[in-house]
This record gives sequence, C-alpha cells and structure tokens, in this order.
Amino acid sequence: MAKLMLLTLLGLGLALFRDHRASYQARLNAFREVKPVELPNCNLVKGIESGSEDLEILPSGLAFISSGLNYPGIKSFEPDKPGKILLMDLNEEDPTVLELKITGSKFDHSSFNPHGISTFTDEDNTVYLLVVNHPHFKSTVELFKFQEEEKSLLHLKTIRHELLPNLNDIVAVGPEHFYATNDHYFVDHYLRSWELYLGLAWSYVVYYSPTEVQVMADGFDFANGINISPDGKYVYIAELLAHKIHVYEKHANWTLTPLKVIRIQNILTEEPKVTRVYAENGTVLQGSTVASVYKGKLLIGTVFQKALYCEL
Ligand SMILES: *[C@@H]1O[C@H](CO)[C@@H](O)[C@H](O)[C@H]1NC(C)=O
Ligand SMILES: *[C@@H]1O[C@H](CO)[C@@H](O)[C@H](O)[C@H]1NC(C)=O
Ligand SMILES: [Ca+2]
Repeated sequence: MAKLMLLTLLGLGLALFRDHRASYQARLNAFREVKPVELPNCNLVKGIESGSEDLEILPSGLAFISSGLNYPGIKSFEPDKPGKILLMDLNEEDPTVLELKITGSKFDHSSFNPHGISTFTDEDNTVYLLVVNHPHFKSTVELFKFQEEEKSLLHLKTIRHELLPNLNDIVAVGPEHFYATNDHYFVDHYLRSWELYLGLAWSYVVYYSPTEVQVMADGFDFANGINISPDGKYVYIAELLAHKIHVYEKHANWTLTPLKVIRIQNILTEEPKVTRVYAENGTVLQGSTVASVYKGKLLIGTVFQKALYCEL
C-alpha cells in the first residue's frame, strides 16, 4: 500500500513537472521563430565583447554602458575579470568606448559585477551614476559621481537593504533615490530555481530613499528593466516571463498606480504604436537586453556579448 501511494505521488509529481516544463518553455519563449527586421547601417561597437547589459544616454550624447555581468546560469566570456563601466560619445563620427576609471578608497574593484544602471542629473548639473552591483553574487547599489574631465567615476556610497536582495535594474529619481526591480523573491539558489520554474511571480519593485524604503509593486514573473518617462510622470516595468510592459502612474508620495499593460508578444498585430525596428536570429547579436536612441541612431546592448550601433 505504501508503495502504491509512493508510485501515485511520483506519477502526480511527474505530470505536474511535465505541465510546468511546457509552460516554463512558453514563458521563456524557447521555441520562437525570429523574422528578421533589418536596419540599413549597423556596426558592432569595437571593444565590447563581454556584455553591455544596460546602457543609458545623457542628453549630451554621452552613453554609459555596463559590461561584464556575471549572473548565475548565464554565459560569461570573462568570468574571472571584474566588470566595467564604459563611456561612448555618440557625437563622434565613429564612436569608440573608453573604460571609466573608478576612484574612491572604499570601493572593491576586484568584485565589481555591474548590472542595471541609471543616471541622475542634479540642478547644478552634477551627473550621478547609480549601478546595480553583484559582488560575490550579492546585491548592492553603488553610487558614483561622474567626473567628465577626468573620465572617471568617484565612488560615493554603497547601498544595501533587506528589500533589495535580488536587484536587476534601477531608475534614479534623485541622487540617492530610485525604484529598483528584484527579479526573484528568494535569495537561496535552490529556492530561486524553483520560484522561477514554478512561475510563482513573487518578484517585486521597491522605492528606495535614505529615509524611506517600500515595496511599491509586486506579483511579477521576473521584473526586469525599469524606466521612467521623460516628464517623470510614468514608470515602466518590464515583466520578462509574462512578455509584458506595465505602465504605472507615479505619485508625489512615490506610490505607483497601475495604468495599463502593453503586451509584447504580438507587437505586430496588437498595438500599432509599437514598432519592431530591429530583429535578428542570433548571428550578429545574442541575448539583447536594452536599446536607446540618440539623434537618429540606435544603440543596442546584450547580456554577455557585443553591442550594435545602427542608423534608424
Ligand atoms: C499616495 O498618493 C496617492 C495619490 O495622491 C493617494 O491615492 C494614496 O492614498 C497615497 N498613499 C499614501 C500611502 O499616502
Ligand atoms: C540567420 O540569419 C542569417 C542572415 O539573415 C542567415 O544567413 C542565417 O542562415 C540565419 N540562421 C538561422 C539559423 O536561421
Ligand atoms: Ca537601466
């Protein structure tokens, strides 16, 4: 009898497992045909070979690029080297990248593992760069002051908080104030895998300031990129495994009210305002994560590989 029970449980377990495997593959878009959409004039950015997971372009045309991410389960071409922040001046004819020197005595360069980044420009035009960092696979936010003359980043502060355990991306709304996505709920590797596999959708978004830290949105199946509209009124959150972009209204008290959801699955049929400007089957770019536009040019980043610069 005990054996029968055991077998029944095993059978049920296997059925559940198979069910979940199918939906897991669908959530990951594992079997999808990519129809190419080409742009006339694209060039790989020289000097980027080990990732450009996130990037941001200042109104002046200076782009910051985070490179060298080491993330569990994802390929890395330079797993033993620290990551870096690259600078690219998009006003140049044929722009190249330069690694920004990091200064400041309290910063441990050897374990630098940059992920999402965001800038904040103060009233006096000081540019702060906020960087999600995973030293030894933990999560911190590093606050830097950009020193344009010296082409360097002065490290000012490391921010850690129990509500910031699994950071992916941030969007700065002040020098030490930001919204951040936690792409998982659990910290433990084993529990994280199950959380992802079962699609628990426990990933969440936090508002952080030196005086207040609060969960502002939750229930995401892997909250990934986050950004804000140029007028500062709306916050956008990409829910990776649900293939959605959520639009929130941001209030004066920093709370977020959901406004609408843009489904990305069938962008060619559903929302006519969404245009696919570039698509490629992996021969040129693999694992693209981010793109931004400056003066009619498009800069595309990838998790662990190259970056592409195209004319739109
Ligand atoms: C925050 O502001 C919004 C809009 O004014 C309001 O509806 C909400 O109740 C406020 N929440 C808190 C916690 O104060
Ligand atoms: C990917 O696209 C390139 C260029 O369009 C083509 O040459 C190549 O055969 C494609 N590869 C696959 C696996 O579809
Ligand atoms: Ca970002």
